[in-house]
Amino acid sequence: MTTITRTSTCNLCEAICGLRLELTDGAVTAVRGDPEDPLSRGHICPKGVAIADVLVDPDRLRAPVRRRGPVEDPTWEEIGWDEALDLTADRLSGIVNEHGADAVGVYLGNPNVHSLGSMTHGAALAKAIPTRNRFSATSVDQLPHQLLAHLMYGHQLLLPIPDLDRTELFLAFGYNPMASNGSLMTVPDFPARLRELKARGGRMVVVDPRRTETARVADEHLFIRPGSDVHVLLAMARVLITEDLARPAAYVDGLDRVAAALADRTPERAERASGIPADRIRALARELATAGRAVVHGRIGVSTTEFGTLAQWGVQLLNLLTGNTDRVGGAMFTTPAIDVVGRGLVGRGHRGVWHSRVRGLPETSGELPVAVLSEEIETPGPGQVRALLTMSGNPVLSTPDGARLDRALGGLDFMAAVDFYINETTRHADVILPPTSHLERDHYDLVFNALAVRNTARFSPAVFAKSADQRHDWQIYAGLVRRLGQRLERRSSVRKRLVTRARLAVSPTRTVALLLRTGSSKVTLRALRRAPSGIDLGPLREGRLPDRLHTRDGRIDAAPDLVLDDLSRLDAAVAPPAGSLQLIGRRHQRDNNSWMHNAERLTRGRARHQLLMHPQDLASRSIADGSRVRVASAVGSVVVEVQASEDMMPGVVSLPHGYGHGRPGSRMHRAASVEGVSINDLTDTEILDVSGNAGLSGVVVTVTAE
Ligand SMILES: Nc1nc2c(c(=O)[nH]1)N[C@H]1C(S)=C(S)[C@@H](COP(=O)(O)OP(=O)(O)OC[C@H]3O[C@@H](n4cnc5c(=O)[nH]c(N)nc54)[C@H](O)[C@@H]3O)O[C@H]1N2
Ligand SMILES: Nc1nc2c(c(=O)[nH]1)N[C@H]1C(S)=C(S)[C@@H](COP(=O)(O)OP(=O)(O)OC[C@H]3O[C@@H](n4cnc5c(=O)[nH]c(N)nc54)[C@H](O)[C@@H]3O)O[C@H]1N2
Ligand code: SF4
Ligand SMILES: [Mo]
Repeated sequence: MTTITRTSTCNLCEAICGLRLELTDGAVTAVRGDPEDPLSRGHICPKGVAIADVLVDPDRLRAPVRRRGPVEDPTWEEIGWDEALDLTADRLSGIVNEHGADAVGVYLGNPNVHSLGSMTHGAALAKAIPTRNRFSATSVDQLPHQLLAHLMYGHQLLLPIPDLDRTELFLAFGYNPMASNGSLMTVPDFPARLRELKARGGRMVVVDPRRTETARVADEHLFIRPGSDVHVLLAMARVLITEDLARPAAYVDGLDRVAAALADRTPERAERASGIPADRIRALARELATAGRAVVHGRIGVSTTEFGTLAQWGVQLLNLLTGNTDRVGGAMFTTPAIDVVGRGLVGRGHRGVWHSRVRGLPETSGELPVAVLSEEIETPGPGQVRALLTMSGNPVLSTPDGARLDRALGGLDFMAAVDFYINETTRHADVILPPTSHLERDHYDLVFNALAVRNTARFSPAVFAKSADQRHDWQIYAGLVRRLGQRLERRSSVRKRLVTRARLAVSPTRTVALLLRTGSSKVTLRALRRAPSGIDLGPLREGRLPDRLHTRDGRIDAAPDLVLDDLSRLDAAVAPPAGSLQLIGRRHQRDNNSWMHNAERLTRGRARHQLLMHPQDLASRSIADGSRVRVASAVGSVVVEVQASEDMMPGVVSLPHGYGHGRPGSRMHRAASVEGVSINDLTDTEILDVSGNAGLSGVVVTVTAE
């Protein structure tokens, strides 16, 4: 027996923890956190330990498959790569040539941002099909953040990151990092970092309709009615202004318009909407202004609401008005070794360049809200989506009214998926093209290094070499782009095509080497290879503004028109009827969106799929704890077990996100602990934020005994 140790990266979630793998005779025998990693400092979570389970999972696809027979009862036939790529390119180009590019829809799921190859080569594939029907998980996640960053800071990815390691007051809305390991702040080892915050005399306050794992370890928890954060955040900003506590930087414009817009948004009004006492709202705002180092962060529970952009605007305002933006302990801008923003590797963003065909909703930075995907497939006429290409992801479980999308997918002429599982979405595909998985590919994180609480860089070479009959995702994309180029009747010049081909032939790792060499960080790929645990580039740096801004005038507009205009929609919104129930989602530490439920080590133990409901709400409906209930919304209903929980705010119920593997033909396992239903069979494609983000949180439901 020979045992060796290898250093790697877990890129299953935004925390990008460093790993130490123990390999015995070529098999992974232990997975631990890497104590020498300057960012993750030895942290690992149960999913990181399970990363090797994906490799050996018999359900993981290793070769392309073609579906024969119906979706519910299919035969999946293994085919060769050339045949699979030819077939996919033939069918997609045939549909484009006959019906136009908009007839092909493209959906990019969350795992794309976790794959280097997708980051370097995915855009070329998306571009090869010049369709307006481009969708991604962004519009069920962080679209408000990107829209605001575009409008206020001039670039969609110029996102201020809480300086958690140095702050004295951390105010978190709709954020549960004890389960999620952080989001839009790459923060591995959140538990230890929170302990350090407390040890230096700091405080964390959590605002959430559920007493979450994070609320339990915070210094204070405030229950809030789902969807009402916008009122609290704006009222807090108003307190700063009316009590003369605002100290914004000199390069912030539009403050008079902000003051006017907030004039009647009093804490009393916020109390009526949210349930948080007006005095508490005032005190929090004052504390924020006087704490010295303080920062506000809002995530999924705030982003995925009907007024997600207005609420996230409130977050930005609080950090700007207290002077905590770009300041140590506040909301800071990172200095990554590869600066995707500064070097223009990702565009600044745009809005409304085109609109969706059926509902006329504007695109944001090249994509339409995924909430319109079903109607674009269902509605006949020129531009109807007839074929779909998904690149990782599972929109049947992860986007609003998934049941409707599930039906719509059944009506497509053709569907292809780049994925290594047959999930609730890819089961509809005619062809599935499975790339190598995490430990089989090189990794450098272009995205999350740029969103991290500390500047570091790390390159992890593949732990396992891929076999000759496997393909990396970027090779699949390159193969498809080349074939589509040959088949599409387009005007693009031969020269342009040759350039694209040459660029696609460059591997992601060589691209990283080039970007490092030509960047200003002095970090090289060779240096990273010699330091497999990563190189520390130090804490976040203050004073980066206004130079770092990408706005045309080099200043911040605190009052973008698009945002102010949405206030009238907020004022016209009707509160949920008294006595009604609102549904929110939740994440468990051992879940990873809609997948990894095949891993035994993540699914053994106590069931966690239940609808959580306050005992009072159960009693008033004469429903017994543990019984089966029907949960119904305006769009659908599901039947699931209910569990009494004092951690829920009365009037609010919760289902986990990413469950509901019961659909026939799916090969995502259904261990008893994660059996259950999809929360998105209840969410509504009509409830949308102004950004186009889905309003997933706070949907009004009824719960009745079955
Ligand atoms: N274990 C695990 N980790 C993950 C993931 C996973 O699936 N599992 N997914 C990853 C992904 S893709 C992302 S984007 C991040 C997300 O990371 P987080 O934003 O931390 O996501 P959640 O854990 O869903 O936390 C959202 C919280 O918002 C609360 N909430 C719901 N509605 C409202 C509301 O109206 N107002 C307020 N104030 N709170 C509300 C919920 O109760 C919940 O506690 O996690 C990442 N990490
Ligand atoms: N109600 C409700 N809905 C939500 C959320 C919520 O909190 N509540 N959260 C939203 C959020 S934040 C997100 S990010 C979305 C996620 O939604 P999606 O991105 O649509 O779904 P995932 O579950 O992340 O995608 C899982 C699929 O990706 C595949 N995959 C994993 N890694 C790779 C890879 O490296 N390459 C390829 N090609 N495929 C891979 C897996 O095999 C699996 O089939 O869900 C959103 N939906
Ligand atoms: S926290 Fe995220 S990155 Fe770290 S081990 Fe867990 S899943 Fe992997
Ligand atoms: Mo996400």
